[in-house]
Amino acid sequence: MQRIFSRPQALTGVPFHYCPGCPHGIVHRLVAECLDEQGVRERAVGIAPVGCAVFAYNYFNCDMIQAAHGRAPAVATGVKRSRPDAVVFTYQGDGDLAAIGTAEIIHAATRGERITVVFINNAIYGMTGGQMAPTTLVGQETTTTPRGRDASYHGHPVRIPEMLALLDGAAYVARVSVHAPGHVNRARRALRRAFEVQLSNQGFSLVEVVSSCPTNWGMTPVEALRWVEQHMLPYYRLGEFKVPGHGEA
Ligand SMILES: Cc1ncc(C[n+]2csc(CCOP(=O)(O)OP(=O)(O)O)c2C)c(N)n1
Ligand code: SF4
Repeated sequence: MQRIFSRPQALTGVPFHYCPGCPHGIVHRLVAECLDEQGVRERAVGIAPVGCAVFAYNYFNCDMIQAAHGRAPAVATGVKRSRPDAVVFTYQGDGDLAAIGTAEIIHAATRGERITVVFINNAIYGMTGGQMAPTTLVGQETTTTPRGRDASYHGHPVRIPEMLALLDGAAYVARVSVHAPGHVNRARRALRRAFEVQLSNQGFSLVEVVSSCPTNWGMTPVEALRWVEQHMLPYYRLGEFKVPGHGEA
């Protein structure tokens, strides 16, 4: 019998604790597949965030460090500078990266740190009960915006890749989604490219993955994926915003 799928070596056998239908598990697998394909698992160092992925160190079968709130890019910087041969990635949610860690991500990108950032945008603070995040859409109901996000009061949702693509130190910046199988494959390609940019010493790379949080959105997993397509993707445009040698898209 031909085996067409098996668990990546870069994942441990520990079952994920994520809610049914949560995309964190899919994205973990894609990252692990990239590490396997590029044969870098043994020199990979992942930095886990706060948020639902706080236990990512239980799942990735490589060296892992857990960083306090939003400081993953700063920790990754230290690891990469002290061990340039390491393949260093952070795995961060929008609360972690785009709220409390805003300064860290901007300065790591502008310094051109040779790290790869995997940014999960589910438009909400998942782990702590579904509060508004910087990426919450206008009109979106959360526990702290029960009448919907009001731009005149709460401000506008932040588009991280578009912002970072403006910085000279950023080499590869893309946004993908995992709401359908074709998109999962495109997400894998973008992540692979982001790691290639690091491996060829071209600078900072970041892939935003538009995701869902069925639990805090109060939807079934399937409804949440539809909501991603209908509401998130018109605002969070998919694509590569910066690729090495081509500048900002
Ligand atoms: C200084 C500080 N602020 C906030 C928190 C609470 N906190 C921990 S995880 C988290 C939300 C993380 O959300 P996100 O990064 O979007 O990840 P998700 O859970 O959605 O995967 C918050 C607010 C904290 N522990 N410390
Ligand atoms: S709360 Fe949301 S982000 Fe967290 S594990 Fe559950 S579905 Fe995923």
